[in-house]
Amino acid sequence: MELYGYWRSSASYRARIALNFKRLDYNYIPVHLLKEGGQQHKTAYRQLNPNGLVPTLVDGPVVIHQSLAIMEYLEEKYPGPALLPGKAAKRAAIRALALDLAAELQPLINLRVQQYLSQELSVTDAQKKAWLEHWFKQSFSAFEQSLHETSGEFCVGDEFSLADVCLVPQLYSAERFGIDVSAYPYLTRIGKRLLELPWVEAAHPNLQSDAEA
Ligand SMILES: N[C@@H](CCC(=O)N[C@@H](CS)C(=O)NCC(=O)O)C(=O)O
Repeated sequence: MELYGYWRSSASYRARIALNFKRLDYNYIPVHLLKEGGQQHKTAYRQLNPNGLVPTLVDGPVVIHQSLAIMEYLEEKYPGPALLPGKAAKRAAIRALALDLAAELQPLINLRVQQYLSQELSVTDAQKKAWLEHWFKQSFSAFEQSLHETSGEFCVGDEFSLADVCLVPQLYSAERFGIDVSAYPYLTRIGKRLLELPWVEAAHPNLQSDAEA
């Protein structure tokens, strides 16, 4: 399998965690999001991923974009260990939390959105910071509230799941953008615990072949 990704892309980070968790070997192919006007926009890459976003997973003839679709594919093809453990209700809770971060928060803070704000709408750096703080606060407050109901050692109960896969990169982004997360004790406790897991540790942006100082 080949994973096209970028070291500090949160969606690529998710795919790496899932592949490591399932102990699957893969070749990592870096796509630099800033060099050459963004390698994600090159024609050859867009044939794999028409959105011009990372990650993309290639498994023989199968090409998959969207990190959640990649992870559901891996889950179906390699069911154990499970990213979606438990019965229907628990699995729905896991998917809901994963989507809270992957579908509601991440698209608002993505590179192309930030580029549009500054390059097309002339938004200042201070206004951009306010934008990021606003959406992180809204998302993390709701996530924290959900965790009061769902969490144990991890986001949903005591088993690692897709919800945890999505939380790790979002906390990494928060740190990168200087977002204060001290108001979210459940979220930060679980986030700290997740970083101790070997399959999470190995997926860290700084350990990837394309990591920059
Ligand atoms: N929903 C997509 C999001 C993919 C995405 O937004 N990737 C970002 C990096 S985290 C990207 O490629 N950004 C490039 C750009 O904005 O030009 C997924 O989960 O795969």
